[in-house]
Amino acid sequence: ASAATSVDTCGVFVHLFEWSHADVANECENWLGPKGYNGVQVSPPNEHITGEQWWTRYQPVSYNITSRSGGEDEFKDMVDRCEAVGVTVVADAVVNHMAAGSSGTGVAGTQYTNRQFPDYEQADFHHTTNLDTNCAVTDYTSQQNVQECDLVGLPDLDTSSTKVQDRIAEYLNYMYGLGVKGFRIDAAKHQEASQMNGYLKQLPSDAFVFGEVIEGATEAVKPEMYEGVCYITEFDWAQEVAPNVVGEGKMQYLKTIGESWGLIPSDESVIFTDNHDTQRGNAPLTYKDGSTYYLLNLVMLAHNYGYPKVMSSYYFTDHDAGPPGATADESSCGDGSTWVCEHRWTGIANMVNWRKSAASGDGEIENWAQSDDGNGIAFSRSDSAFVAINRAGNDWSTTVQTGLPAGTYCNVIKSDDTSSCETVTVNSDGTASITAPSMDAVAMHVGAAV
Ligand code: ARE
Ligand code: CA
Repeated sequence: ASAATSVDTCGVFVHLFEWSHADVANECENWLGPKGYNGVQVSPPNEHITGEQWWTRYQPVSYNITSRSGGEDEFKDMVDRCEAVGVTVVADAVVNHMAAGSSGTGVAGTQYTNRQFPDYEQADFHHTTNLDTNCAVTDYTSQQNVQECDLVGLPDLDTSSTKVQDRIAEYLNYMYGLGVKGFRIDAAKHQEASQMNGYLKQLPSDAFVFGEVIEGATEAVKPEMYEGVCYITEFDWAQEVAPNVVGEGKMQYLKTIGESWGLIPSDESVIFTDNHDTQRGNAPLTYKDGSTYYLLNLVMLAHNYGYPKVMSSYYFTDHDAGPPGATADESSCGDGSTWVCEHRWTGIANMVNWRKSAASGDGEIENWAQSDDGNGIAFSRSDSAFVAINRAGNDWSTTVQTGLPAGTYCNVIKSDDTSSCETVTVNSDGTASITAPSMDAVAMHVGAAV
């Protein structure tokens, strides 16, 4: 899994949750490419059940590329236009199960009845005594229960069957043929790792794949079971890191984020501040928290642990509410009622290219400094990037070793426009006097020298 894929995991990707293909295509050209994002996760592109709720996308009816986000032509246009500006499309692949219920029709008109779809017959699903029923996932201490029963009533595909594995591989390879180089495997935890590998090994070796595996201390299925099969979501990253941004005086502890915190190895780990489930569930911080959430994003992008995914949301109060009808663009982003567009927040967007500079050498964290109260931290990476982050109620002014070559740099937290940005001067000995404002940061890198 850690072998070379077409995605550079030293970069940053973004989840444009529920964006239409047309809007994603524009965003790749207007923002993601220019700001240096190297991937975009899109909502499941295949045919799903009808309904307004966002979660209809997680009930597949067929593998036709038709969804609320658009049809196959729009999908292909998006993939081509994103790829042309260096942004890999990562498709959310819902392959553990199909749609629930006794009958229904998908958004492209495909009909199904209980556990019978054009792509699958009843025998292709896990079942109990009769072909038309199955047990329910109720016991996370049992691997068999988690992986062979129905998750929230969704008919569970028998992923031990080579017929099923081949059909899933055909779907993923079809998308690969359209130019999709990355995949999120939804509910990976509910598929036995070697069975998952039964279809993943049929993909070209440069495909980037990460599995959704939520760890639970007392649970039978562990993230480690997927090591070597795919990259893995590290849900504990936000759970462990956020309290140090929220609480007073704890930023100082962030230097060592990584395996010593009980996290999975960095080179297999996909991290995020929140995702589409946790922002409606137990995420410690989301866009609703404002500045602490912003700082958590800056920590994620600056630190050298994991492959970070920025969450880009729409405003919601109702857990089930689907996406706003509005086009996601310049006029709607951040309007307070449609699209949040966290990935455009200046500091977040500009830290993406910062992270590229940071990875130009060994990427290690060096020149660590912290304020007396433990609220301010500063460090450099690869002698190419420097950041100071301050969660205190007052500004933090200090003189630090930046590791950077002497020169004048943009403070990219404010702007990366070298013709007009606020600047920081690095002296010939690498030191600089900086002020990190309250609940804010200062960041410079060799890619934004004036
Ligand atoms: C909807 C309705 C249900 C209804 C069902 C079938 O809400 O009431 O029974 O349809 O008609 C999403 C939504 C679900 C939705 C589903 C299908 O969240 O509410 O059900 O789509 O439309 C576990 C899994 C993990 C899963 C989470 C949600 O391990 O894989 O539950 N996450 C993915 C996606 C979800 C998606 C699905 C899977 C299904 O990201 O968006 O569901 O495709 C502990 C355990 C975790 C467990 C967690 C929550 O933390 O360790 O393993 O996660 O609790 O139960
Ligand atoms: Ca399963």
